[in-house]
Amino acid sequence: MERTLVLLKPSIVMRGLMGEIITRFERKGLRIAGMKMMRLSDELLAEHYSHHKDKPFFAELRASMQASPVVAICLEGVEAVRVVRSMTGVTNGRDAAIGTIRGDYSMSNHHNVVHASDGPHIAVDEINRFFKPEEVFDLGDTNLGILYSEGELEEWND
Ligand code: FUP
Repeated sequence: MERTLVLLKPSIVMRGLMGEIITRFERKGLRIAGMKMMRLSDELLAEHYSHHKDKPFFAELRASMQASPVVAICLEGVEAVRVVRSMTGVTNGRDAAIGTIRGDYSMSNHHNVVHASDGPHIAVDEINRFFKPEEVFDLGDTNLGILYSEGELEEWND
């Protein structure tokens, strides 16, 4: 089953919206394989946002990601990376479609409320960055039969 990393950024934590956002993922049928609240170190942020490390907004980005703890969530499901990115919406909250998380909860390019992995390989790296192996759980297959058809599960396991 594919896994992806979501971060609920400090703006969501401080606005008291964690439950609302988690509910959206659960309602969709994504399974929560790992979840924890954590403070992000300078080192971890430099690695996580290495593609922005030299940009003028990096210092502000780091400060806003350290304004409070974040919630790191490992979600799993068939094509979880693509599904969660589409639920998240485009980077700028003002451009994000209504109905997406950023479209519904953000007015900002910077305070865009959530992070979601941008590809299956990146997701693997990001989950390893934010979670120890024992913090991500094997959820078994008990509810997969009501989330997916047998064909979808077989296709995915091939
Ligand atoms: P996304 O994959 O949608 O999270 O977008 P990016 O990886 O490009 O951006 C990561 C974070 O950098 C954003 F969440 C917010 C911040 N950012 C800015 O503050 N200003 C910018 O011009 C671009 C990104």
